[in-house]
Amino acid sequence: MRASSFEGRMRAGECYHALRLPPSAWVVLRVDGHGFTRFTADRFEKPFDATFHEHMTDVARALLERFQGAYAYTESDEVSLLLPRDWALFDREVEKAVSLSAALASAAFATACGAVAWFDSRAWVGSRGEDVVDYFRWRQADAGRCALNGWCYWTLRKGGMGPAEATAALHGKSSAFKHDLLHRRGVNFARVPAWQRRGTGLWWERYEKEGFDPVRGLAVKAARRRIRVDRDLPMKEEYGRRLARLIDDDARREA
Ligand SMILES: Nc1nc2c(ncn2[C@@H]2O[C@H](COP(=O)(O)OP(=O)(O)O)[C@@H](O)[C@H]2O)c(=O)[nH]1
Ligand SMILES: [Mg+2]
Repeated sequence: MRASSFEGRMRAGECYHALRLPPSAWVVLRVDGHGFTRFTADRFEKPFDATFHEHMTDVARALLERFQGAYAYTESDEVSLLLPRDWALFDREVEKAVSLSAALASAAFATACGAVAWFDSRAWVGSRGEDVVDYFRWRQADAGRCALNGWCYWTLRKGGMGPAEATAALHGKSSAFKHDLLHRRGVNFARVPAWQRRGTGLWWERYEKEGFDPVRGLAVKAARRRIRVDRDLPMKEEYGRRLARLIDDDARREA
């Protein structure tokens, strides 16, 4: 057997390796905690736990840094990471982007939490800036819906209902009904922390760092960037405008 033909035949079995993210497309990598319904059950407060959300924010920060992302958004057990359009890490290989984002999320979460947890990952691809705005508004709407449901479900459970009874009491009910249900039990949903209803966003911001040049004996200013974390995001159209500005910045940087 010729070594080179053997090598070639084995390499041919790596049939997904040539897959690349389309050039210049917007890409969002979304990691999601695997089996987190069970994982969180005895470890964290229901429906929301500030420590759990901080662990997820640590995951988002790690992804933004290591992948040099443009924006990260976390809600529940997921993080969406927007990549700059000219993103060139790992030669834009899909397998690398998906597997390494899941691996990094798992490692960052396990380090923060002190327990083994694993994440899956998928790639979303959009061609226009408007698609990206829609994507993040979609995830934020999901956060709002899940927060309202979670608050209702756990308020009923803590009030003495069993799982099936609480699920049946909410089945097919409108959002107005759910707000009212909470209100009657002393919870004003509009007042629960914004991160629970809207998620948390992270992005790079520029700032000037004061320094001292010992050679010239002068105070100097240097441009730096750092990660900004917003746990009180705007919503709907205003959130869309915020995202549109972020995308514009990315386009300007590329130009
Ligand atoms: N206890 C707790 N659970 C949470 C929190 N945030 C998200 N979760 C749970 O994480 C799960 C996320 O949903 P999903 O990904 O569909 O479930 P999975 O397939 O079991 O990972 C839900 O069961 C949520 O209740 C939190 O702050 N506290
Ligand atoms: Mg999950």
